[in-house]
Order: sequence, then structure tokens, then C-alpha cells
Amino acid sequence: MNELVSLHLEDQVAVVTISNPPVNALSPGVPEGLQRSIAEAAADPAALAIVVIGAGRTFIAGADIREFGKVVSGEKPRRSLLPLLLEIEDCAKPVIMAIHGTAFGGGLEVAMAGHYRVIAPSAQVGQPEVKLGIIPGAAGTQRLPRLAGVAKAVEMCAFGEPVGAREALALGIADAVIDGDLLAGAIAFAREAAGRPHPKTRERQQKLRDADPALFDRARQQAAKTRRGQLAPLAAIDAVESATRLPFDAGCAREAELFDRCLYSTQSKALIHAFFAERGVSKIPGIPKDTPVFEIRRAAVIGAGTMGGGITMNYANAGIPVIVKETSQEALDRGMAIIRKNYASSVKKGKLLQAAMDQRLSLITPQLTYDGFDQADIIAEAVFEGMALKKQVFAEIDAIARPGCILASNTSYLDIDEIASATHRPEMVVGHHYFSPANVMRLLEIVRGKATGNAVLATSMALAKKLNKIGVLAGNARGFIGNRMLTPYLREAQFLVEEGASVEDVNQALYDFGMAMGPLAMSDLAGLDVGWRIRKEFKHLEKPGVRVPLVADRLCEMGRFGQKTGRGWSRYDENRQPSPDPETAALIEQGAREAGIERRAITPEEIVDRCLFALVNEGAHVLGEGIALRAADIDVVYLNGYAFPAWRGGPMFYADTVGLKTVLARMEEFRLRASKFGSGDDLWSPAPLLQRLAETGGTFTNFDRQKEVAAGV
Ligand code: 3H9
Repeated sequence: MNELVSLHLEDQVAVVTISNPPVNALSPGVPEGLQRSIAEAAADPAALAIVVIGAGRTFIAGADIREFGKVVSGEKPRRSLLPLLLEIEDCAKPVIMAIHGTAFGGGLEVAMAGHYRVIAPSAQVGQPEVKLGIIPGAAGTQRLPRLAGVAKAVEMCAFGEPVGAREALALGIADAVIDGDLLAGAIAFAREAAGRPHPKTRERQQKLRDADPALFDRARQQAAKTRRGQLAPLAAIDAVESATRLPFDAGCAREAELFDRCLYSTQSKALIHAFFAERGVSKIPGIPKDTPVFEIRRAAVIGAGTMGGGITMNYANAGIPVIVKETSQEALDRGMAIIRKNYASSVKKGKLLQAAMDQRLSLITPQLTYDGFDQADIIAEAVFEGMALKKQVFAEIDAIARPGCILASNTSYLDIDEIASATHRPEMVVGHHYFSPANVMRLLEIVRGKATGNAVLATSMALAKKLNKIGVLAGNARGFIGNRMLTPYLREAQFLVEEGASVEDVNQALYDFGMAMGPLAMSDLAGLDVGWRIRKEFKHLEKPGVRVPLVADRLCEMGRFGQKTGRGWSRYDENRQPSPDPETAALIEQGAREAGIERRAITPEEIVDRCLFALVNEGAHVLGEGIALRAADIDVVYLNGYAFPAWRGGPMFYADTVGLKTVLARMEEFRLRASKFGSGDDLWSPAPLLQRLAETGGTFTNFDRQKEVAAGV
């Protein structure tokens, strides 16, 4: 016995309790403790049956993912859980797994080795390993199809979505749902089971025989579409398929082979990095977890445009009453119509009940005045991007808002300190930068002005969670983290078309890399007028003589704003499907000719490297300047705000996997090439941090700015 797993006898049933907070992961010591407890209970003549249960908030949430990090870096070999699971399954006394919270990954695999599973109504079970770039590694792909059927096992193992208690019961994963006290119910179930022969999952065959052989290819096609570029979903399908073709032991051996292949892949390293990065962003040095936060009971939003409408929906979705204000009835009606349309489309797709839609709409108060703003705990501004207008709005709300009300700007580029200077309470002013569509995208950049109070930041982080967003702290630099980095990324995309690549070449190369869409397609989706407006705002900061893109402004002057006008970099039909636009191509060629740019053939590799290394170099500036706290925070921004492929880990992690020396060498090639246009040093000088890490063999992932600051570096 050890502290992680304990054993006691209750009502002639041995109760094995796993206690490894926070999620009872199978860390070293837990499997060993389980093994000893089960053996001791099996040998105890006073015990009729055995119940395994998790202490705290959950059953076992899986293998300890931190251990995989060590395996990947070669520090520790993998210890197999398989022998333990066979021992449990072969135990002479019935073993009942009592599930609450989540039985995920190795947790479900342990549960399936028991003879019976009882489950709390709110519990979930799943094999989410693919989300970490691996597959179940302890016979999950072999036992699950025997319990739930092959089709469901393929779905759960290849796509990683969990099922709730009632579905688990219907599928045969669980044997009973226990309302009320789970342990008491499990003990009662165990006493009843004690007299009966108990089934071994690995010996069940019926559901394997029922499988439709065509389902594997269908699943592969689905994975190729919805998990583009990822290895693990395909490996999971192969592993489940082997359950239908091979005896149990051989199926397990095949699973182990596929598991190892996935575990040692860069994809799993990247996805595990993304898992911990997402959970690390809320940890802000100097703002401990117990920092007091303001309660947000009522919200107000200024502006019912694309962003304001989405932000309003976020509050309503979280059950927070929200006022949305516009300046004209027409704009207000238009905004509310879009909100209603968005909800109605969720109802139509079966994602939302009509009653929930009605309830959410009832929380929204559309109006043209500031009435009720004095009651709000937060006022979110989402008006057009322009400093003069923002300052005017902040001066107005400063005069109305009650003390203790947070004033948040949704600016995507502007200086939060200057906005705050329009108020008498800069400590209450913060940036809440949402990403379009704001009701869908999970990222929220929380921008710290020089006066922003810690309580405001802590509240913003907590609020992000409540709104089902991932809050990332950003410093007050033009474009903050995400958009600041986007500028050089989009710049290179435009230079590439000027130098000879087609719009389609550029979009395709980045799409093939794994981005949800190419850079120019993304610009067309966001609206070319957005960047145009920002460029005008910052025109005075452009350095004379440095090369700037030639075509985007011309497209805007012609009223081609992208998808919304049907024309931009590409042409769009009424279903927003793109096709090449010869007029845009001619415009690009003309611009290049006038500027004396010699056009040439450009490889997809050059397209990817130029766009991404420009992005990474700016990321290194952002990190070195402390605009982002950690490289992992930058990765979270790009994974959740810009659809960077999670299996690449984010731009900074990707650069680490390429190797910073290689990145630097490639940038030098680009610098020399750009020198032809007189802008090599301005555009391709490496960020000091990138240079230093490349020279010292460091990585972005291991760079700890806080440590360096503390050490006075
Ligand atoms: C696996 O099982 C492979 C098998 O086939 C076996 C092969 C041999 N390990 O998410 P939260 C930490 S693969 C280590 O904020 P929630 C997490 O980092 C695994 N740590 O809470 C955080 O730490 P901190 C398959 C873990 O309530 C804290 O717990 N399983 C693990 O929002 C709280 O986490 C999965 O993929 C872990 N397995 O959500 C499940 N899980 O406080 C992954 C969590 O220091 N986990 N932590 O930041 C989850 O999906 C969610 O964490 C869960 C709780 C739903 C469980």
C-alpha cells in the first residue's frame, strides 16, 4: 500500500481508493499501488468483491501526461499497464469500477479491465489520446470495441470525443448508472455481483463479429478531412481494426507498436506541448491564484457590429445579463438580427435547444442610450478601430460607470495606455481583444496597460474561463501578440505574389503546411478594409525606403474588401467559394513591373519558410520584449486565434522543432535576397533573442524570461 492507493473493507467489500490529485492520473506509484491493493483484497477472505474508486473530483483521468514528456526526451522508458490490467481481469473476485468525473485514456482502460462498471450520472468516459497525438496504449483499442461495438470504438479512439454516463450505459461500456452516493451504490452492486460468474471484457466476441468492414475506410476518409495531416487518428483506426482481425494478445501487440510510433513522433510532442501550454497561460507571475477578483454579474457592450455582437453573445451564453448599445436603430437592428440568426443556426444544427436560445436572447437588452450602464460590472467597447473615437467613448463611459467597473477595449492594435488616458481610472482599463467570430474563437488576449490593476487582470482571466475562452496575457504593443506577429507574416505573403508566386500558390503552400487557410484567403475572410484602416492609422510610423506591399491598398481603393464584396485577392461566388481572379493577378504583375521586381518561380518550401520565419522572428521580438510571458503563450495565441495546426505545436514550438540555427540560416538567405530591394536588414534582421538562443543551442520552449529578469540578465 502507499499514499496514492489505499484499501479498506466496507460491508464485506474491499474498497480500493486512488488518491493522486488533481485528476488521479496514473503517475508512477499508482499502478503499483493498484496492483498491491487488488492482490491484497483478492487474498482477503473477508472480502466478497472489490470496488475501485477515485478520491476527489474524478476517477482516473488517464496516464500521467508529464511522464510522456520524459519518454519523448528519452529520460524514462514506458512501463506497460497491460500486465496489471490482465491481473485485474483475471481476479477471482468481481472487480467493480466506480466512475465519477472522467475516466479518460488509461483511466477508461483500467475501468474496462474490471468486470463491471458503475457510473455517476454526470461522469464521462473517453479515449482522448489522439488529442495528444497518441493512441490508447493499454488495450483501449482492443477492449472498447468488445464493449461498445466497433463503430463507436473507432469513433471514440480516432476522434477523441467522450460520451456521457447514459450513453455509456446504452453502449454497454457501463453496467449501471448510480444516482446518489456512488460508493454506496457500487458496494451494493458488488455484493450482488459476488455470487455470480463475472465476465472478462477481453473474452467478449459478439460485438466484434457485428462490425461492418466498410466502416474503417469511411473513418479514414473522415479523419483525412477533419484531422488533416495527423498521424494518430489513422493509427487509432488501424488499431481498432486489428481487434476485429487478430486475437486479443496479438491485437494488443499491434496497438503497442502503433502507440510507440505515435509517442515518438514530433506530432505528439507538439500536441502534449499544446496541452500544457493551454493550462499554463493563466499562471501570471506576481498575480497569485488567490488574488481577489471582481464579481461580474452584469455587462454592457458598446457596438453591435461583427465584434460587438459576438462579445454580447459570449456574455449571454455565460448567463450574464448584457446591454448592447448602438448609435442608430438601423445598426442595432442589424446587429440583433445577426445575433438571432447565429443562435437560430445553432438550434437548426441541433447544437442548442430552442428554449436555451430564448433564454439567452432574454438576457440581451438592445438600446441606443447609456441607460443601465451605471449598473454594469464590466463595459466592453467594440467600436470602429480609431484612436479618436475610442478615446471619446472611454471618456463617456468613465463619466457613467460605477466605481469598480472594468472598462475593456476590444481594440486589436491601439495603445491601451492612450485609451486609458481618456479616463480618470486607468487602473480599471484593460484590453479584451477577441478574435473573429468572437462567439466562436476561443482566444481572448488580455492586454495589460501600464496602470491596469492586478485585480482587473485576475478578473479578466477568470472571466475568460467563464466565457469559455482561453485568456492570454499580452503587453501593450501595437497589435499585442497575435496581430503584431501577423503583420510580417502577411507582408511576406504579399511580397511572394509580387515576386512571382500566384495567390493560389501562397494559399495552398500554407494550407498544406496545416493552416486552416492560406494568408491571403484569411485576409479576404477578415476583410481587407480592416488592415487598410489600420495601415492608415499607422502610416506616419512607416520607415521611408523600406519595402511595403504594393497591392492590398489598391484592392481596397477599388472597393475589393474580400469575401464580403465578392472580390479581394480571389473572386468569390454567392456561396463564398473562391476562384482565381485574373484582374488581381494582372494588378500584381503591373505593380511588380512598376516597382522593377523581377518575377521568378517560387517553391512551396520558400513560401512556407518565408511566411513562418517572419512570424517566428516577430514572435522572438515579442518574447524578448516581454510582450508575451512565455513562448508557449504565443503558441496558445496562434493555436486558438489563428488556426495554426495544433499538431505543429504553435509557431514558436515549430521553430524549435526545425532548430533555431536552421531558422537563422534560412533567414540569412532571405535577408540577402531582400537586400536586392534595399530592405534586407530592416525586414530580416534576427531578433536578439532568436540570435542568442540559436548561438547557445537554446530553444524558445525552454527560455524563461522571468528567471532571466530575476537574475538581472
Ligand atoms: C493516456 O491515458 C494513454 C493511455 O492509453 C495509457 C498508455 C500506457 N496527466 O484540465 P485541467 C493536470 S494519455 C497529468 O485544468 P479540468 C493539468 O495539467 C492521457 N496531468 O482541469 C492541470 O494541472 P495544473 C489521456 C494532468 O477540470 C490539472 O491537472 N487523458 C492530466 O478543466 C487540472 O487540469 C487525457 O488526455 C494527466 N492525464 O479538466 C485527459 N490531466 O493545475 C487530459 C490533467 O498544474 N485531461 N492534468 O495546470 C483532461 O482532459 C482534463 O484535464 C480533465 C480535467 C477533463 C481531466
